Amino acid sequence: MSQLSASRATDASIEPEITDAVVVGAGFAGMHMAWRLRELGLAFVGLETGGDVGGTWYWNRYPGARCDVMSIDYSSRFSAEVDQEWTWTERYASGKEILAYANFIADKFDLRKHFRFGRRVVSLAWQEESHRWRLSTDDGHVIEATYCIMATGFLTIPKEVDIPGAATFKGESYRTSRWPHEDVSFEGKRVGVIGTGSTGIQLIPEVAKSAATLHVFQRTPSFSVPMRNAALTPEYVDQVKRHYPELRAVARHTFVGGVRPMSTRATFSVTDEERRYLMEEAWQRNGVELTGMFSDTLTYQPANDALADFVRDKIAEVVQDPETAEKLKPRGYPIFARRPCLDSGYYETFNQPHVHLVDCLSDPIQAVTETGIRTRTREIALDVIIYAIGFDALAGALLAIDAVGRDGVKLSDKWQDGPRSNMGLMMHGFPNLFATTGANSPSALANGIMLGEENGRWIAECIDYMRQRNLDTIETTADAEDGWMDMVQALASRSLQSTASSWYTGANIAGKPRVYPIYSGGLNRYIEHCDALSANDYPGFVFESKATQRIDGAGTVSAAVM
Ligand code: NA7
Repeated sequence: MSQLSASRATDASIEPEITDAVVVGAGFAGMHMAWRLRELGLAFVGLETGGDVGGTWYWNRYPGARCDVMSIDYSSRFSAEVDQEWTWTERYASGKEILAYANFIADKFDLRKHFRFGRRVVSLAWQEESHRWRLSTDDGHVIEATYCIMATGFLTIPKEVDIPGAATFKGESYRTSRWPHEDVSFEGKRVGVIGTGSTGIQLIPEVAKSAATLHVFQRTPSFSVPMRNAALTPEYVDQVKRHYPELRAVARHTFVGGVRPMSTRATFSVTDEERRYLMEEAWQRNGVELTGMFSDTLTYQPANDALADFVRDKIAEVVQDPETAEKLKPRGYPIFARRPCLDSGYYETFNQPHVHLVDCLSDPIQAVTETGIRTRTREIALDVIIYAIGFDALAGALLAIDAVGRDGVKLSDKWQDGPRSNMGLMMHGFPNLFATTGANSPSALANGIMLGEENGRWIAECIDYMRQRNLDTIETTADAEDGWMDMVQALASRSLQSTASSWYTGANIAGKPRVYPIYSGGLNRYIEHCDALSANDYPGFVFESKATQRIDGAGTVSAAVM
């Protein structure tokens, strides 16, 4: 963070630009928020670090980037017109197509004009007297706003390259999370990819198509299932367009926010033969079905083992070299406890003679050198190194900002044991600061566009509610926040997801607290919680007005506090 800019925010002598609201981030959630605020008639400023709209899809342009939520669901809900005017071409859209869609929406609703691009928010400080947030950006600009909405996403801050010598490499280096906007050619080059999470698994088959040699540096193997992506036929698209309103309504009442099988069938309620048949069918048809094929995969270890064994057997079936197959088999953590990966020919890629797996568990990377990568046993000469090493996910984007709330409480102190909030939307001690797709919402487990837009709707309705009643601030109570976090933890304790080392639990970043902060009760239940609050005058929240009244949510005027 720029020290200069951070100090400018706290330097009261600097004249700020004053506005009603600031929206940070121009991804789908930020664009939707801007549109909502415009409808409300608020003056607001949008700030975005990237050079244009698109959020995660603006940055993660690596070859093979694709969303693992079906395109007809991973769609915006600005208006029914968008659904009719935009046509998805594949069952699972490519990153390129999703970015084109983000641009289509920005153009159609003329949203770009609300954003200042290339600006990073470096500090945020609550001003008790004016009841405003004072923000500073990395170019030294200071803004004060009554409402601050952090549409900053949960896969925003790339993990730092933590391998010694990385800066000394004389060839080409790329990070998937900051992929160049120009085409990158691997033709005839010796390429190394570090990382085999969802990103690496999407990237590796693409790089293998043109590289002279490809070395895949794998530390923890992932469980991956076939995506079976396909072009959408005109007949299918016609049907979908005719039924979009119903599809959208149904999606809102599902666990992830879209078409995903969720069976009530327990793993051992069927015979071994039937189970094998069901899993085989799903593997051939659309691997994602395996994530919801049995009700107890993520709650009962023997059930989880049965599915994990099936996928390990599949790896052995696909990968011809038994030694490579053995190294690709994940062990030691439950299947789907880390992010499930959907691939297009990932395991098959290792049957190509120019593709080599480097098992970094038995032969760890020691350093990047000027000419390649040195492991414990050998040196591999490379022309290109690609880092697909992940993110400081979930809490990372907010913690990257020096945020100070009421009574000088720093967010970094409040969150020292992990992110805490009420529904991922608001935090005690941080009035009028809202977040979309927050760490304690369904975040990474849900359809990100739908969640961001549901959050945006809730925030806009809340601001409207306050303005109609001349209320200046809203803040969640500590009790309500504790109650939500107790529920998050209770749900997490029932799921095997909280037991694995992954970016879900913060285990991929040194020094990060090990907690599973995500609400795992389903997007549908989460939306019900949010709607119940707004329908009942916001129980668990406290409002203040300039008339020096403090009003507890649900309408009780209790005391003067100013
Ligand atoms: P992930 O899932 O965090 O994967 C990162 C990968 O990089 C993972 O295999 C890591 O191994 C590996 N990694 C990280 N640092 C190193 C070092 N120093 N040496 C070797 N290997 C390393 O990130 P993704 O970008 O793939 O996916 C994130 C989400 O983006 C994804 O779930 C989708 O929602 C989109 P490790 O597991 O730490 O052993």
